[in-house]
Amino acid sequence: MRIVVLAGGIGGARFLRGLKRAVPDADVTVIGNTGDDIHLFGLKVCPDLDTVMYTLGGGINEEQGWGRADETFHLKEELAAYGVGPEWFGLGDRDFATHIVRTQMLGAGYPLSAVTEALCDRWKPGVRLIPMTDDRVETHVAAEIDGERKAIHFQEYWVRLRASVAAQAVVPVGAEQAKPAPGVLEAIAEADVILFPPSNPVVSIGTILAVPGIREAIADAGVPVIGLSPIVGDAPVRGMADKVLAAVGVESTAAAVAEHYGSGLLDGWLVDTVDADAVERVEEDGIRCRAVPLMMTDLDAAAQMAREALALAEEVR
Ligand code: GDP
Ligand code: FO1
Ligand code: CA
Repeated sequence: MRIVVLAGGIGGARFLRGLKRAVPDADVTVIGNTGDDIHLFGLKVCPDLDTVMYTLGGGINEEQGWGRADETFHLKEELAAYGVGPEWFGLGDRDFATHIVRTQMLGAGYPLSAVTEALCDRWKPGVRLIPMTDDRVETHVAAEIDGERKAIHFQEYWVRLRASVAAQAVVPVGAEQAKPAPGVLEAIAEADVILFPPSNPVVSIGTILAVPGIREAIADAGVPVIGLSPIVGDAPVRGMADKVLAAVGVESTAAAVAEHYGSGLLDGWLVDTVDADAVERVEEDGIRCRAVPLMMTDLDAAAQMAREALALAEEVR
């Protein structure tokens, strides 16, 4: 079975680990969000691609959900001693090596998709991981900061400000001009099923869908498109989805997120059992909906979610 998954960082990566456990023989292509990418210290950092790569490759810091296990921060401390920041972004020594290799290869002329493939040669995530685009896209957030409306990088909004101010707009800068990376549209066209894991609907999946051609290819693929809600009990399980959903005028409920994707894109939607009330409303929108446990407390729970998503795909097929 050929499965295409649109993924952000932690929510996407943990679901993918469950999917691999549930269907070990499946041919899985992951289209990764690169809107979180940021240039720091002259290096290109791709947080969501790395989170997927490290999580599936066994190198992730499990408690944190991002960055490397067994990490140290000597390099960051030395840079800070020179007064070189930003000090608010936690780049570890082991992680730095990934960004150095990536930046070196990009400088030599390789596109990000080829660089990602090379990095995955080491980590062997067991999926084909493709960035949504080889072009530069950076998510920026408009917010009122110190009495002034400013647009800042998404990482600054989330990591430095901890989303403590309301987001007024979220803009994937560069997305309109971006082209899907090689292999993205082909994988979608050849998929047997397309899954939206419980990733952020705005700054992860929304950003991928903002690359011209990707949304259309999914809608035209003619195969079941099934999503899992990242909102449980009217709040994100973690992160700032409530803040960025508000910026695009969507309430933080499992039903509202399904409506936001819409029946033109989604065929099926899974909500958590605590949101069973949402099922009727989602089905009224023409999206088949089931309430099942959606908390990825461990690998078995994530695998069961993947099985439920694939079962729903068979129901709507
Ligand atoms: P990020 O890039 O690291 O923020 O990760 P993603 O975009 O892939 O996923 C973030 C979303 O995952 C957040 O909105 C969370 O609410 C959601 N999430 C995290 N853990 C769980 C979980 O166990 N269950 C569900 N349903 N959602 C989760
Ligand atoms: N998230 C944080 O909350 N604080 C950090 O200092 C931080 C550093 C970091 C370094 C490398 C990396 O790959 C991810 C990192 N993240 C950090 C996660 C990052 O904010 C991601 O963009 C998440 O996916 C949020 O959507
Ligand atoms: Ca992310």
